[in-house]
Amino acid sequence: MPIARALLSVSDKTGLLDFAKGLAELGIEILSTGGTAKHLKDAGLTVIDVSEHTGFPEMFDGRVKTLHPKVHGGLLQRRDNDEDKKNAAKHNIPVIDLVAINLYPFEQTIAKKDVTLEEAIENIDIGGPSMLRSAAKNHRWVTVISDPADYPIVLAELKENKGETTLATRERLACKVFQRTSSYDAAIASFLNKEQVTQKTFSLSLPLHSELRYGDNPHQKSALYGNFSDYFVKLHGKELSYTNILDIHGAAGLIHEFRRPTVAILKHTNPCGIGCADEDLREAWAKAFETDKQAPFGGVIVINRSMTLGLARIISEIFTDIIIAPDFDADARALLQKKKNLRLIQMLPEVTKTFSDPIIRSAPGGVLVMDSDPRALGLEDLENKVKTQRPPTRDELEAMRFAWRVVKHVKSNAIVFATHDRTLGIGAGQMSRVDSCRIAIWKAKEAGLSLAGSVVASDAMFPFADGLIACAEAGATAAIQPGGSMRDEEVIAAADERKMAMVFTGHRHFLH
Ligand code: 93A
Repeated sequence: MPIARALLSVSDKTGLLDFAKGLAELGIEILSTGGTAKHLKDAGLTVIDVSEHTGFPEMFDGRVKTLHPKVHGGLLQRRDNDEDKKNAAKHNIPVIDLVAINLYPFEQTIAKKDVTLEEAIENIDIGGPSMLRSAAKNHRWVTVISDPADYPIVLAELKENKGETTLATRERLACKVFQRTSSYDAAIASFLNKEQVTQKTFSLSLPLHSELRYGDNPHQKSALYGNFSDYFVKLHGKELSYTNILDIHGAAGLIHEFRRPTVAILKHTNPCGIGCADEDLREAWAKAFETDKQAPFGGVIVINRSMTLGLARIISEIFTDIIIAPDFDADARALLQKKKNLRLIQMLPEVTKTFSDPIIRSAPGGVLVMDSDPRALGLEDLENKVKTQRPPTRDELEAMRFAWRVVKHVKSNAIVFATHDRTLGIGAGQMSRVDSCRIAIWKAKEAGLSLAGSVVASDAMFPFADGLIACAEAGATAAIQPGGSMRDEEVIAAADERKMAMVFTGHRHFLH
């Protein structure tokens, strides 16, 4: 049956007029709520107010507008059921064949800085989700649009199809509704629960963003959920993979630690090298790349300035999987886009908002949830956290700050040798801390770098003196670590014997 009656009720009026005009041209009767009706009437369209249709005024400041049997009966009655038809005739409930609804902007409201609880609560839409759900439940007959992007698609279909939509379209739209209403409710629940990190029951409902080619390995299916594209825009290259997204996540957190022009190279979410410069990104690149020239093959490069042609030329010499930057100069982009297999990702400033999102992992029978770890902790007042006889020099203090920010982003057990603006050797992901020290030292040697006068950072305490001694013998003159080991005294004595300076941050930065 061609669509005869539509109900439009939208907060976001994007695309509404064109859509309503298209419906009117097809001879479809339009019902609408207060603000939406006014918008359409002002543009010269003929619209019936829902209050006229139901015989009830909008009440309680609009809290009750469409919550009426004449609306929900119009949406829910079955068109092939004699009892339903009899009931509808008896109570004078005509069918509503199409609804277009978008909800009170709850998510945008709570994103405002000084939002009050009252304001948030007034923006919890009740009538909108109810109609969406009624229509979606009855999608066998009813067309339900919750996203303005679907207006032109539905209009085109109606025009081609004698005023009807196909069941396949109605199914797709209904599915979209339940994704939308569940993410809307999840946003409300998490807002009301925001004081607590953990809730009695954990629920998460996110719209499917995209299916990914595969997970860690080709035999593992995988998909991405949520609003990734609000934070990262793919400018060029193949679809992103599961591991690409893990890398992008790690890279964004790491690069945001640094203010100066900085380049970081990552592999499997671990930094291979990081360098800072006063001005020229090429200088930062040279420092990052010198740390490890082998591992960056097929890796991820992230910078915190717009990509320049100068740097693009150098990078294009090596095989890279992804480059992430806040922007790309036009000539740099043109050059890099010649590489088919390279992905260029623009990182939007809003990404910093995601750094406080909780961290979620699967666990047997459920999920693990924890607070994020967004800042390198314990760096204030380092001068007063010295544990050794010799205090650190100013250079060493600066290098400690740099190394601590890096080590936080290296998988545990993590060891980083650095100066104030570059890494020299990184040891990641070992089961024993002394092995991470040995690897970092060996990597620096392989790279032809001297560790004499360097600073070493350890993401967690040195449980024994052996790791620290290995670092001192390799040339480190200062160390930054959380402290808190049973053998702290031994570790401090080993540092003193070697005239090292050491500070305890009092904070650990494990990363698993
Ligand atoms: O306050 S509500 O929860 N109560 C309702 O009965 C109701 N009906 C539609 N919100 C309700 N709506 C929402 O109003 C829609 O979801 C839409 O977002 C908005 C449109 O209102 P207006 O047309 O007055 O701008």
